[in-house]
Amino acid sequence: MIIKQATFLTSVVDEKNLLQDDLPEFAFVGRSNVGKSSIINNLTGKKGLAKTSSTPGHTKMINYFEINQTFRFVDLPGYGFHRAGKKNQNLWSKLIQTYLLNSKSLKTVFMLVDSRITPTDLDQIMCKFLIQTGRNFIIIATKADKLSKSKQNLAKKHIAAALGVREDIIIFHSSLNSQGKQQILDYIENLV
Ligand SMILES: Nc1nc2c(ncn2[C@@H]2O[C@H](COP(=O)(O)OP(=O)(O)O)[C@@H](O)[C@H]2O)c(=O)[nH]1
Ligand SMILES: [Mg+2]
Repeated sequence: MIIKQATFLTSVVDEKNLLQDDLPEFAFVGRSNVGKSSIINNLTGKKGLAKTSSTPGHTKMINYFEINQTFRFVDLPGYGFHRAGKKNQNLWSKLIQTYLLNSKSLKTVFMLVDSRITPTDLDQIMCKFLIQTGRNFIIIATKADKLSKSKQNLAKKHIAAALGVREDIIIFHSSLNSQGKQQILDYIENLV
């Protein structure tokens, strides 16, 4: 599949405003700074489409993007970020939960984990939550350009073991060298 059109639609902070029509959606979820905005820019080929940041924790809203007039990418708020002194704040946004439980047109959740780091407790909780919801999901191991192919093979085993998932649902991706991009686009094409 080739992405010919990708436009920012809207940002939502209140669950009342979640989009409700039946355009298929693909959501990106993961810790702050794992690379959610970057992968959206890489897949669409539009560098500034989703705002990227080297300072974690800024996205508290859901950003919707329309793709090829046929489906949407949904950039969910990052989890796991807490400011100094507010340790338990914002570990898990209610908005993420509401979206994942209620969205009618959600086809697949792309759960992003950093390929260099063993999944964190919160990653494990998120993955369990996804399994409980019965949602279709794929694990994307991000920033794959930082690992050699042999290190990626090793990391795949660690990620699968830590999350309790099969290795064949893990795709390595790099927003720098586009590793994994075609595989993800082909996957999406099969579902829309
Ligand atoms: N080397 C490398 N860095 C990346 C990659 N994807 C994202 N980053 C960097 O990681 C940081 C966070 O990325 P961002 O997309 O804003 O993460 P988000 O908070 O999950 O949306 C930025 O400094 C990006 O440049 C990647 O594939 N490779
Ligand atoms: Mg972001």
